[in-house]
Amino acid sequence: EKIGVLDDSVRAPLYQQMQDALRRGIEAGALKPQEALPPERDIATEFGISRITVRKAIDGLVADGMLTRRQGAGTFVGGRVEKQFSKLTSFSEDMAARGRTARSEWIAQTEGAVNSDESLTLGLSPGSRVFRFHRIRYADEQPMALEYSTIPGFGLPGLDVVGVSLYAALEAAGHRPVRALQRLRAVLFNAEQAKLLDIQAGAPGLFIERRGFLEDGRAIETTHSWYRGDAYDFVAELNALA
Ligand code: 16G
Repeated sequence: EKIGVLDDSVRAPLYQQMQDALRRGIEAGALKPQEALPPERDIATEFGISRITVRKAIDGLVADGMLTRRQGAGTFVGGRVEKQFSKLTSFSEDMAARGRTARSEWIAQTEGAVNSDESLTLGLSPGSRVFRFHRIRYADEQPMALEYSTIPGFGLPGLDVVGVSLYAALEAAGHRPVRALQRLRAVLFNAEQAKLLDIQAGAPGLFIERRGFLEDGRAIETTHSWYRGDAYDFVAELNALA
């Protein structure tokens, strides 16, 4: 009995009781992070209440960030990820800090000659070698982002040193960025991207470009990230002008 029972003798409206029961289930760990809720119609049948009531109960928990709806997949335990906009952290670290496990699925891993965009962005001479890492980033089983990173050849000993974390591999090579420039922009996912992220084409996303630098000023990373708009809140501390 993961969700608990509704009590006829209680005065609170049914949707409220349903919501409280779900909330208790989540807080007590009976419903685990990333676990899918049963379909609304099954919950309704089980508790002998209307689907509208179940939906209303779930809507409240989605608004509170305790549940997340994923297009076509259902409703899952766990909320949006809060990401510090001004901290130079990696995806793997962001996930670990939330008790979630980062995974990557490779789209491509290649080594080759720098193209003109990369050459300008990374400050590399034409003909220089670069490593390219294209991947789908997952938090546990949930696809969260697409990332396309280019690293100058001097940055890593080889293509195969990157396991889950690019920054861990850069750090091991003594080339983790210490400073970065970043630009964020709203986008809509195209059909191909949406398919990779298991969401609907046209869903909103955040496109983030990051250029990372070493202590000595050399650029070490250029990454284009497409983060799911329904999975992230970017937060920052703002200070009054001195
Ligand atoms: C983050 C960075 C990305 C970096 C990646 C490394 C943003 C917007 N982007 O996703 O630039 O390449 O982390 O993560 O934060 P990893 O070490 O887990 O591979």
